[in-house]
Amino acid sequence: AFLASLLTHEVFISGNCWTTFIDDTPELFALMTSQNRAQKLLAYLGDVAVNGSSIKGQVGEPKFKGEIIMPVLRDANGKAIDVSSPCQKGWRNILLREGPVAFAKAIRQNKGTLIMDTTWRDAHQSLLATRVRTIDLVNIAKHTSYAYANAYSLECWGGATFDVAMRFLYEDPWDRLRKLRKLVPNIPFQMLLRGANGVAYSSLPDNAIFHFCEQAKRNGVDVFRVFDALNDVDQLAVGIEAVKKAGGVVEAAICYSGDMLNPNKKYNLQYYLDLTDKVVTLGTHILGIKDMAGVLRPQAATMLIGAIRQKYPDLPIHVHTHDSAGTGVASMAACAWAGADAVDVATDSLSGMTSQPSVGALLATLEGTQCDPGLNVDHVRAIDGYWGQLRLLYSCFEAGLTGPDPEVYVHEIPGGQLTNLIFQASQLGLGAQWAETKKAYTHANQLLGDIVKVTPTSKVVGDLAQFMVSNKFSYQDVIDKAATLDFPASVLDFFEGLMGQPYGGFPEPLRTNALRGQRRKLTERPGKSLPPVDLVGIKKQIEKKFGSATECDVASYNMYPKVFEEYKAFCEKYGDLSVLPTKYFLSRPEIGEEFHVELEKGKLLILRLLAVGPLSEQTGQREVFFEMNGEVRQVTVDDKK
Ligand code: 3PY
Ligand code: ZN
Repeated sequence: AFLASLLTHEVFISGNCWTTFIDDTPELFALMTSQNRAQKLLAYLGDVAVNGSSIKGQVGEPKFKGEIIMPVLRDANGKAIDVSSPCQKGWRNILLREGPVAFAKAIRQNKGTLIMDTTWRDAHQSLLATRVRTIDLVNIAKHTSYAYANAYSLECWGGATFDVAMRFLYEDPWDRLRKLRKLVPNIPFQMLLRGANGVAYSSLPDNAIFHFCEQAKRNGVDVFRVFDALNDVDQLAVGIEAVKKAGGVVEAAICYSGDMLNPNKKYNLQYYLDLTDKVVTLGTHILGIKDMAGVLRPQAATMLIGAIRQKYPDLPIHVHTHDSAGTGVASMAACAWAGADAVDVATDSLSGMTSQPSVGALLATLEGTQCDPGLNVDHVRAIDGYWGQLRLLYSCFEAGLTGPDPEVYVHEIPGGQLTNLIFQASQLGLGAQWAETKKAYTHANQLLGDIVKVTPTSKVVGDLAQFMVSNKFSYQDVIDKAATLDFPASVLDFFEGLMGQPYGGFPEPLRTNALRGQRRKLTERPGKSLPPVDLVGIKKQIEKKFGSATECDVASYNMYPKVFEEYKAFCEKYGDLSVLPTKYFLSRPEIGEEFHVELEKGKLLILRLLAVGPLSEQTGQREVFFEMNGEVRQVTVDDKK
C-alpha cells in the first residue's frame, strides 16, 4: 500500500522528486498508518467472525439489534436543543474559576439537594460487570452535558473501570477520560480512589499514588472520592494528600458498615462521628458517606446525616448508596431531608438492585420540595431512552438479578460484589449454593473480625466465604483448623496488614495461626515500608518495549504492570478497538451487513463481512473476506474452536 501511494503520488509522478521527498511527505505515512490500523481492525473482526467474541464474562450475544436511536432534548417551547456542541453551564465553572474551597462552599450553600449520576461508573460496574465501553459513553456525552447540567458531578472513572478497561475492553482508561472531558466541559467529573491502594487491590508506594492523582487531575478528574476499605485514616490520608497536591477536590469518604440502629453492632453512631472528626482534621473539602452495600436504612440515614450536620453545619456532605435491598430512594430522600448536599443516583435503566437508586424515582420524590435537585425531568428521561437500549446491547453481561435482596442487611455484601457472586454461582450451576455462599460470607466476616467490606477487603471476605463453601468448612472448622489450612492469598494479605489496620484489631489467634510466622504482622500502613517506584526508569522501560511512553502509561503500569503490558501487546496486534461499535466488538455482523467505523475524525471505514472460508486442515485456519470502502480485503484467522 505504501509503495502504491508513493508511485501514484502527484509529486512523484511529476518527476519533481528529491531525495527527501519521503521524509517531507508525512501523508504517505499517515495513509500507511491508517491502512495498518484498518488491517489490524479486520484481524479482530475476522477473529470474531470465526471464533466469536472472547470477551471475558460474556454469555451469549447482545439482545439489542438495529441502530441506536439518539434522544432529542427539547426546550420549554418544544424546540430541539442543538447538542452539536456541549453545554457550557454547570458547577464546574465555579470550580475552574474559584478552586476547590469555593466550589465546596457553593455546594453547601446551594438550596436543593444535588445529585451525582453514577451511570458512567458504578452503575455499570454494579450491573454489567463494568463492561460499558468508551464509544457508548462518548455517543451520549454531549446530550448528558445538557440534561445533567445542574448535577453535582458525573462519576465516570476510577474504581474497577480502570483495570477492566485495559484487561477486558482493550481500551486506555486515560483516553476515555480525555475524550469525555472534551465533550462535557461543564459538569464536574468524579472518580473513586481506593486511598493508598489507588485503583488497585493493595497498597502502592506513596509516590505512585501521588503520580497517579496528578495524571488523573491533569486529564480531567475534578472530584476524587477517596476511601479506605478499613476506614484506616492513615491509609486514607495518603489519598487525601495526593489529591490535594494534584489540586483536585477532596471528597474523603467514611465507609458505612453494619447497622447503626442496632446497639449490639460494632459500628455505632459514635464510631462514625469520631471518624468524621478525623477526616475533617485531615482536611477534606467535602465529606463522603460511602454505603457500598446499601445498608444505610432511612432511619439510620436521618440519624447519621442529622448528627454530622449538627456538628458540622458548614461541611458539605455527599452520600453514596446501593439499592440492593430496594430502599435506596427512601434512604437518599432521608439524607436529603436531613441536610445532605448531594446524593447518588443512576439513570433509570441502569438503576436499582445492586446499582444506585433511580434518578427518576428520586426526582419524583424530591421535585417541588426544598430539596429539589434542579434537573429537567424530561431531559433526564430522554437520556434514559438511550440507556434503555444500551442495557440490551450489554445484556450478555447481565448477572441475572431478579429483584431486591433485603438480606443484604445480614450479609452486607457490597453491590458490585453481590452481582459478581450471583453471576459466578449461576455460571457454575450452583444456584442452590448461593444461599450457602451468602451464609458463609456472613461467617467469614465474623471470622475476620466484622470488618468494613469494600474493595479490596470485600474480596478477602468473599474469597474466604468461597473457600469455606467449596471445602465445606463451618465457622468453627476454620477456627479449629486454621494452623493447617491453605488460606486464600487475599486473606493472608489482609492478615499481614497489606490492606491497613482494621478497627478493633485483627482477630486472634486466627491471624497468628493463619500466618504461621511465614509473613510479617504489619502494625503501620504498608506504604511506609515500601520503597518508592522509579518513575523515570519505568517510563524508559515502557518506551523500550513499546516504542513510546506517556506519564499516563507509567501510572497504568504502576497500578497493573501485567495487565498494562498485555493490553499494549493486544493493541500491537489489533490496534485501538475503542472505535469499533459495541455490537461488532461483541458479535459478528451478518454476512453482507454494512457497518461503519470511524477510525479517527474524517477517516470512515465502510465495512461488510463477505464470507468466512472453509477450514484448512493443514493450517487450522480460515480466510475471512471483507469489503472495506469498496475493496475486497482478506484476513487469515486461526480457528480456535
Ligand atoms: C470500588 O472500589 O470499585 C468500589 O466500587 C467500591 O465500592
Ligand atoms: Zn458503590
